Amino acid sequence: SNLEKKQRVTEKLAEQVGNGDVIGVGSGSTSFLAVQAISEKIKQQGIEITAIPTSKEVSQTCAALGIPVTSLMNKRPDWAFDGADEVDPDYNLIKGRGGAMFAEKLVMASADKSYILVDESKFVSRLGEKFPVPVEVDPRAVNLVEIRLYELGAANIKLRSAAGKDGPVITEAGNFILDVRFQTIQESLEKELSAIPGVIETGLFIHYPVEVISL
Ligand code: DER
Repeated sequence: SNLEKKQRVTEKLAEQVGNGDVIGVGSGSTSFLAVQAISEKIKQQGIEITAIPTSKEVSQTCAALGIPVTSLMNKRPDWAFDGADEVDPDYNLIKGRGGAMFAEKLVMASADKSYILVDESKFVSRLGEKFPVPVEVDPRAVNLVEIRLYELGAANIKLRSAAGKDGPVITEAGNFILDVRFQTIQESLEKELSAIPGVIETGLFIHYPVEVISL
């Protein structure tokens, strides 16, 4: 249950929090539980932190919890936490089900370490088993990117459609998301995708400085 998950997050993550920490806060349901757990902990201990949020949603959550926020323009995170959609045996990740992977990767690349909070359903033997690879694309580049994706071995490409609005998802950076399935995902794929003109970011996190916390 969410309460049990929150309890486990509290036990395993909240002890990492130090007074004055600048913490990168991921998006998604697990990060939501984690920021609630951290908020309770810092209130109990009378310590203060500053968050660097990775989406409007988690900015709202920080505001509601009274956690001050800053941005990567002002501060570097001391550490970060986030969820993931898939974790492989080398701790490579697929993220982006929630569509926030552009900001999430900026934070993860800026932090010395990120705690990845996942339950057992997220572990895979190889990336791509359960989730497509989200690719954030400038709307002008969709046709070019699709051609290049098929050249890179894409098996299926789906423009992510919005819920609660007709038409495609528009990310916080104003872009579209293509959900791309590949037969196999080589380590080089993250860089190959990012090199396609018009690709803004992908949900492949290969060899990032992560510590996986199993919930
Ligand atoms: O969209 C994301 O990258 C989220 O972190 C996602 O990968 C995990 O979301 P969840 O904690 O709700 O499963």
